[in-house]
Amino acid sequence: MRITQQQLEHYRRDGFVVLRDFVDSAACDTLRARAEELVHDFDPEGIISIFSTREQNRLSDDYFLNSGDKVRFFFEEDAFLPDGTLRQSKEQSINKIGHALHDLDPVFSSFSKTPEITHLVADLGIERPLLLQGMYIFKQPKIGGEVTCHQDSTFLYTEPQEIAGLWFALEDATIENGCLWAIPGGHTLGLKSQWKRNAEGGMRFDVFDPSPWPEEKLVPLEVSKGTLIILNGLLPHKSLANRSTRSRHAYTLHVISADCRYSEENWLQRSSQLPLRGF
Ligand SMILES: O=C(O)CCC(=O)C(=O)O
Repeated sequence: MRITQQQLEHYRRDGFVVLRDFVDSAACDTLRARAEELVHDFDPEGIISIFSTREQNRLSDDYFLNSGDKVRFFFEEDAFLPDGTLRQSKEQSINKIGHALHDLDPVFSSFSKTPEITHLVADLGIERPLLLQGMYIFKQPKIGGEVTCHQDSTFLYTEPQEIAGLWFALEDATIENGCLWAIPGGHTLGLKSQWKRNAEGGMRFDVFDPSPWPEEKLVPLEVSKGTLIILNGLLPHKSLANRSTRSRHAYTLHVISADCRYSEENWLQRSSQLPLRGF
């Protein structure tokens, strides 16, 4: 399936485009089954201890900041009881798996490198593409957390600011179970902030524009299983908490060009053992 000229025009105008039925249902199910297997094999003990020590903030920050070239598991914020134990099963507690699934896991790797995706990225005009981030998002029933309004370029900064987020719905996404929301045309508002590594090994926001997002302009992107939403890195988008009884699984892939300068101050860095690769 190739993107049409009209869809490309929508992408340029709105900062996002919705491509229904981009992925067939069986391929969605294959990814879901693989994520289930990864979670089944994941031993949460070591990670749970990170959230229950006095050093919780530093350790959980390191766990996240060093995950750019690994497959790591992150919990929903509401997953824990006050005593540090899980409120429900680990299968129902994981928020996401990231951030190098597309390179390190064979099932996610082959999904991420199909001719359809390769052609699509070429059609978007991304030359010498590099696959930066592959992430599985669960948006669990009842406890799936809100993702506040943001631009992906805040976290994955390049010069020029060109990054495409490919968001694959592996289940129907509705307002009830926490679909994406976006501000049509919001990619023209400029980058509001940049999340940078500081000298102490932590992170800080450099704020260029402190005004609040015009959230009244957000529109819900309710989509069916198999839909691909392409998001410009400068597009403000968010998702609400999932308080419904249905999960809302998605897989995301972020693509940059080797011709852009990738900031050394970005949180996501690759070790020399696993340099960024294309298709
Ligand atoms: O899937 C979601 O709920 C939000 C994902 C998102 O905003 C992102 O990955 O940038």
